[in-house]
Amino acid sequence: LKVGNCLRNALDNNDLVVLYQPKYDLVTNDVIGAEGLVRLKDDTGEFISPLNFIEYAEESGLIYRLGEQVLEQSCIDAKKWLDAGYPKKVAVNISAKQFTGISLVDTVASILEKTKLPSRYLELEVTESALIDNFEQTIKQLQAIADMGVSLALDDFGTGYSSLSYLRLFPLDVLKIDQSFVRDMISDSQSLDIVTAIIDLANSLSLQIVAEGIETSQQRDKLQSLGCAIGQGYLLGKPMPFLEMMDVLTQAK
Ligand code: G
Ligand code: G
Ligand code: MN
Ligand code: NA
Repeated sequence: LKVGNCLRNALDNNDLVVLYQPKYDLVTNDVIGAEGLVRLKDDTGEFISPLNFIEYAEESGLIYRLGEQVLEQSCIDAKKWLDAGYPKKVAVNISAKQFTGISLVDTVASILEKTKLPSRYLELEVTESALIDNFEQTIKQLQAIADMGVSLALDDFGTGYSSLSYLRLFPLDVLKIDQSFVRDMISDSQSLDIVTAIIDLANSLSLQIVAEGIETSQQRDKLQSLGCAIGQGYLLGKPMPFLEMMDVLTQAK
């Protein structure tokens, strides 16, 4: 498989690219952190989307090496932001598969130690499927990771199948409203109702709320008026290389 060879090569040469998409405080417009999003270069140097290789990585077991390299690169880069005077959180996406097999807890601990990034500047984004598969095992690992001081976000919230009662059982800090609801919230009243309900739910559970996929100022303004504190999306900033992210931080000050 072409993408498989490409991924193996990138892993062997530590050649994966991590782009950063800034997250903004919707009231003050401050950058509060960034999400790391992996890219694979093809043989002409063009980026391949993770939509085309994460599933392969999960099925082949390469997801452990991929996850480790992305986590390490993200922590190295967040440490550079910190050392430059920008104490910002970096968020890293974690596949459900990473809660099985090789210990995610050990990986996170050793990368934090190696990169000297204080744990409060790291956030892991997990999806509902990670919480539902291997419930007991996952909850133990999330608790151990939370105990280190790393924060935990539930990604794509509203699209999965987790029951609301599950939410209380996990040591979560953040709910990320799935971008499909944000996309439709201006034109479709049901999507708006769902967004409103998720924000209220987050507030009543004392969880931070992040809206993703904000593409228009109408969406941003509406989210802000509903009490959504944090936003992410093409309107505010696209995923960008480390140096551009550094520029965003520099200009924001
Ligand atoms: O920009 P975007 O194409 O990066 O992301 C597409 C999908 O790939 C999203 O669901 C995103 O969460 C996922 N993704 C991006 N980077 C990573 C990563 O480092 N690890 C995992 N497991 N998923 C990622
Ligand atoms: O699954 P997760 O939420 O981690 O994936 C985020 C995905 O959304 C990435 O593919 C990222 O590039 C993409 N993304 C980020 N902002 C926007 C946006 O404003 N619009 C759209 N369509 N996609 C976005
Ligand atoms: Mn994410
Ligand atoms: Na998402």
